Amino acid sequence: MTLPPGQRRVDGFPRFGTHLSRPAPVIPKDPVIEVRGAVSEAFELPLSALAELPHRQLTADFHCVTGWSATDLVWDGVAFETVYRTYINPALPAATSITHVGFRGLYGYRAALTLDDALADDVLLAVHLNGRPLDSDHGAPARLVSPQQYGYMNTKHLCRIEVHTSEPRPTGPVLRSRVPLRLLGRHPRARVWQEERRQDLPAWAVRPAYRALITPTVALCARGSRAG
Ligand SMILES: Nc1nc2c(c(=O)[nH]1)N[C@H]1C(S)=C(S)[C@@H](COP(=O)(O)O)O[C@H]1N2
Ligand SMILES: [Mo]
Repeated sequence: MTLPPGQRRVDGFPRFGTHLSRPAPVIPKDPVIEVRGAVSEAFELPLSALAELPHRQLTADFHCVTGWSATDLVWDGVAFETVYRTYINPALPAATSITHVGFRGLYGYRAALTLDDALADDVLLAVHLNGRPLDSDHGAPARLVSPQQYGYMNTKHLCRIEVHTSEPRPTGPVLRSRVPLRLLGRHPRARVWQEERRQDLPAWAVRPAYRALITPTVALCARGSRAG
């Protein structure tokens, strides 16, 4: 099995991110995803509406920019392309040309993808992982899954989608929160096979420092896990 350059396989699928020891956010009883930005009028997309759309299963590996990869995850959800075509595109004023899509999670995490990257056919709004509803560790009630991009583009606990007609500043993940992910720069595409770890520094220069963050971050994130 081949992994992208600079990645190493881990067992299982650790909870990872800027939440560190904080528990995952409380999920609203009737979760919605707000849609905003260049649409004629902002609207809410209830997660129950996603259930009506055709679902897609996807087996994929997941690659964190720090260098760990979880392999053979089985996701189930709705292709982002389907959501875009069904709900978002019809809500755009005529002749609006979207270039980027922002994905925000509960607690303020956000990341922006180019529209092309977001519409790739393996990008899902996932609601199941390995045959079970997504748990709070991995992004309940819904998360973005974009296997060809580093984990930081895969917003968990998705609560808002924002469409843009030019590149928002900055793209990549923006964190209201804590170390250590603030140390991690971003790349506007973050493609794993191109090793686009960050824009300002070459991948070889950051690999060792990033790798050193894995063990402490996994340990801290596990502390806030509800599943454990
Ligand atoms: N809401 C939210 N989404 C997030 C993060 C986060 O801290 N908060 N971390 C990102 C990073 S850096 C990674 S590697 C993955 C980790 O996903 P996992 O916790 O399901 O392993 O989530 C991404 N999405
Ligand atoms: Mo990550």
